[in-house]
Amino acid sequence: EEGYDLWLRYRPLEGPPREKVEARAKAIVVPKNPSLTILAAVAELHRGLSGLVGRAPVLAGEVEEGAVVLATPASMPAIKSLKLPLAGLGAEGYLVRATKLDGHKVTLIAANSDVGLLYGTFAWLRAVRTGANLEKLDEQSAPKVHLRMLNHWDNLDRTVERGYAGESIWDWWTLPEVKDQRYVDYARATASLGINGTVLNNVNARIEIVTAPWIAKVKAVAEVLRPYGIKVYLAVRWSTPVELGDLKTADPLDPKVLAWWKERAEAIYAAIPDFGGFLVKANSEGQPGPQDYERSHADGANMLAKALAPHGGLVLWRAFVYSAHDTEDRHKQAYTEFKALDGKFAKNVIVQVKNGAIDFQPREPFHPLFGAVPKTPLFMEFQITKEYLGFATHLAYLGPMYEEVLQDDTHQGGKGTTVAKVIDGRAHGYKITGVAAVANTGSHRTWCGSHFDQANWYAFGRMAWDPEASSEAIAREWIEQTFSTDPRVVKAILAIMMESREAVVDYMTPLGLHHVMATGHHYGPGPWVSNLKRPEWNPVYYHQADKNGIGFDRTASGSNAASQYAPALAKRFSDPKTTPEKYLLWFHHLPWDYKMPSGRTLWEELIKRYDRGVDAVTGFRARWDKLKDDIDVRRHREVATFLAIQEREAQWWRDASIAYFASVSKRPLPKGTIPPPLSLDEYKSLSFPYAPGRGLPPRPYY
Ligand code: BDP
Repeated sequence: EEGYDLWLRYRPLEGPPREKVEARAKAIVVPKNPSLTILAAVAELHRGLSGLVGRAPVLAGEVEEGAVVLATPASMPAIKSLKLPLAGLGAEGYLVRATKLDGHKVTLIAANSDVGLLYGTFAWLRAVRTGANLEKLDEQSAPKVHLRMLNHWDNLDRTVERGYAGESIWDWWTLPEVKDQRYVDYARATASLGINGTVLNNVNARIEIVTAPWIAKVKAVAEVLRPYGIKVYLAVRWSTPVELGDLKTADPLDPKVLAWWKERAEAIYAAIPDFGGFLVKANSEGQPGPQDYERSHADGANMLAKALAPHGGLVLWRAFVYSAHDTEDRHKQAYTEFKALDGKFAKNVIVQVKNGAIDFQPREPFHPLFGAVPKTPLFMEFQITKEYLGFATHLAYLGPMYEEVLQDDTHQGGKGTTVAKVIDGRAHGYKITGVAAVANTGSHRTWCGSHFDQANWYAFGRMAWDPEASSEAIAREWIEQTFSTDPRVVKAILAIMMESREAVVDYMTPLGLHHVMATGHHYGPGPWVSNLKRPEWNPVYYHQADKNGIGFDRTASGSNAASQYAPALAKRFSDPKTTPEKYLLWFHHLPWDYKMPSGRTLWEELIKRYDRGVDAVTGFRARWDKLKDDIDVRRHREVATFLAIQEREAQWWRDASIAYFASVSKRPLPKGTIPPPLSLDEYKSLSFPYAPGRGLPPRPYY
């Protein structure tokens, strides 16, 4: 098996489970004059059942025994008599119930809309494959947030920024004529999780994307995704009107600029009537923006919002900003800028905030903006692609990381205001709610660069639907659909997955360290790096290690970033004794001899964590090897090969980090520590000139 089928792998069932499914899938009943969305659901049932029981049921005109019935109250008024709780399901929720209709035993998939029926169909197929009791099935679910989105960082030349799964799945060259089957399979996978929006291109956007030839290409992709309930969005570059040569300025308050974007919006909506809107990275990492004209983020976002409003479009304005001129702790900059703008954004603007204040690290405390701007709807931005967690080669299941952030208590407006409650609108009554994540897809046969990275796409989608879902439950159902339903195998794989992210934290960034990765590609250790142009690009800026101690002081004696959190948290983070150990060096600069709760010194504890991380990966390898007879040869081998790489590199992380910190702390290694086998200079000299994820290297002109 090569992994292409993702979690929609419909391998044959045998024995009683097969008979049970057969008895429940004798026919399919769908609304008359079915929409493309209903046809997509039927196609999925055919595909699924052909795989699972070797037979695709016929479409029946009437309800009959053993049928799967897809119905909305409009398509089948008879279901009204069942008094189904449809009102609570909204426009996208579904209900799947084993019941009787006209005296026949059926599986009823009911919803208020066709897309709800599609989601219900995927839910039923999931229930079948995870061994649910089909005779007693009674499941209902509705998404807790409105917009559940993937953000592709895919370039128009098909390279993918921070992509580790090969070329972009969007083959712009052959679009719009060629609608690759992969787009359909992408839509199926995405819709199976309830994701309903996708930004097709990189936030570091090119100007071409809003020109006619590209709009035609985007339209073609939108046509494939539409039946699956997925709206298309585009990332746009602030300076587009100037760079295309149409205007001399991109000043958001200049009426010509608004007029220009209005005209662009009209062209886009003429081609794609349900176009979602623009995602904007402005005045961030060298991208142009309204501040180039001394206007605020709100001025910029509101101008674009005005252009999109007549068409119902949204502006997703990113809060990932840190300015080239500002010497303030990078942690603080987004909060400072956006807090001041609370209430100043137009109704169709959403501010999209990364989960943490720095940048998709293996662990960060939640971003202090969550809970702090009640008048500005915030979207969560996670990263599925593992830019800072060992790319696709290291196994790190991100579900627990998403859950950790979503369940964190912001303490804004009192105890219990979790990030999830901010995001789903319960905290401040946001009118539009959403969760987005940077995708990890590419043309690799596994889609994601590795088998286990598929689980991160899966977990994101499921948690976007329900930000309070359990990452463990999600991992379990993913395993059951991909590797095995044998409880022993599920248990073994689940344990590895649930421990995996913590292992990465241990060998890369223990105790709250962050941004200590090598330059540019962010793969491998680089805690010594100090030569980059801007201070906040250098690992030494983040760990501040010297002979006296280590860590970033974000208390009042330092940058005071801790004060951006609600008072209860600010207080907790201001004292190393009350700061959770996992964030210790995030908030504090402490002497190497600082006594840890374990009784060890900080120096000893740090080394302990690096060792623990390496040991964990060694353990994963051994445990995975034991599953050899339980998993098909190819996938088993491919995972094993990556685990071997991961073990070697965890060791490298540990050795290089210890070699470096020993050199600055000037401390001997604690007794019993195995010394790094190479010298610090040797670790420094290791590099990857062609690491993936940064686009093609500039080419010479011939
Ligand atoms: C950083 C990435 C960079 C992205 C940037 C962003 O290193 O490639 O462009 O985030 O989110 O993590 O805009």
